[in-house]
Amino acid sequence: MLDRFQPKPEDKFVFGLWTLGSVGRDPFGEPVRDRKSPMEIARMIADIGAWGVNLHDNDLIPIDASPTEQDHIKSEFHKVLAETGLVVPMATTNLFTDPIFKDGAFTANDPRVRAYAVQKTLNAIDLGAEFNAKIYVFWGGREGVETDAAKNPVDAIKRNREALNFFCEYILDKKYDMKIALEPKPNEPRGDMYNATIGHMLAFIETLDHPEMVGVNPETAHEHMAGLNFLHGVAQAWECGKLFHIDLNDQRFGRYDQDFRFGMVDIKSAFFLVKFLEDVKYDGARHFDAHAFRTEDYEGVKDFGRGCMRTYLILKDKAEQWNKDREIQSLVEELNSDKDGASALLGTYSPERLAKIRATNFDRIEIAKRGMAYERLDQLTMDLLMGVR
Ligand code: GLT
Ligand code: MN
Ligand code: MN
Repeated sequence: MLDRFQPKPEDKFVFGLWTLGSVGRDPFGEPVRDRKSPMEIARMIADIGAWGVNLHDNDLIPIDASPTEQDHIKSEFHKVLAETGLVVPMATTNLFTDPIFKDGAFTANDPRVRAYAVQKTLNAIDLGAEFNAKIYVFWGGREGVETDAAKNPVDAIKRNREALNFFCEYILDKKYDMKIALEPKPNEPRGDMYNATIGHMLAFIETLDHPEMVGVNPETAHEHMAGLNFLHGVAQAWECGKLFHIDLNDQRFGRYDQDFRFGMVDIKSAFFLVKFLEDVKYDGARHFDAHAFRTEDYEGVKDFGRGCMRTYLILKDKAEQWNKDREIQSLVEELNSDKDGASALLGTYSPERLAKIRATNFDRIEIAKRGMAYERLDQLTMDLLMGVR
């Protein structure tokens, strides 16, 4: 039987080398899986039916590789891409693993560290361009503090801005076809991280020299860690033209960074997110930035990867069903109906509109009596999601 939920290239499903390649280390335990080479991980990503592979510089090339080793690895990776048809939609820099970044990268207090971070990123941007990555992500994993005695947060903002302005000029100089996407996270691995949420990032972007080159890469888990509604953040980024990339996974509220399989924890939030991305025709990559449980071997890792894509496609199907469901749609229509033609009173300021709105008598008590039927609408959604509709 044909499986409707098989991933296709047009779904633009992507996994980072670090996702399927995760060896399952955590702060309390050693790796549980053998390390695979980037070529092996890419083959695994292609095997499960994804379209692309994302990478940090050091997922591909060890930080201390000689120029000859670098060339060798790059040519091997090019071969795997050609062989599997995988694309590299996004690249990024690892600015968090090496001990030099213990106090941050662009926001570190030591200018040698900041300068090294710039140099490392310039090389990593070149690497991304070599593999044709159109999006360059910045996740400031160590851009934060444990104590505010360490750093003035305003200095941190200024240092971050200076670095991003530098990279925008570099990309322009080199004429790379590349945009930048900033990924917020509130904490972990640092006690507190700067530009903690989508909202912080959007405001920061507007202060850059080339805001048009810079958008966001929101991640489900990161907003949930901050106790926020992910869809609302994503929608705000979308509405101002800044949703350049997205990291999909799942996360229980109030926990450590769990990076669970997409849709695993909060299926209803995942549903409304997928519905949003599909309704607005978001055409960027759907990147699953998540990890298999530490209990899994590589068969389990593949189950995890397939599960992310399958859940997305099932939810996409459910979203179509929701949009076509007559009872649901008649409720939605009624909710948005233009009662008493009141919408004519709203809109841009003008003397006529001002006069009209002033002259209208609103029956406050009567209007407030209206039941909105959100309970019914939500239960219909639940029925649909639980498969009884
Ligand atoms: C790291 C982090 C992710 C970021 C990646 C990009 S690496 O695994 O947890 O959220 O997207 O640097
Ligand atoms: Mn991420
Ligand atoms: Mn994460």
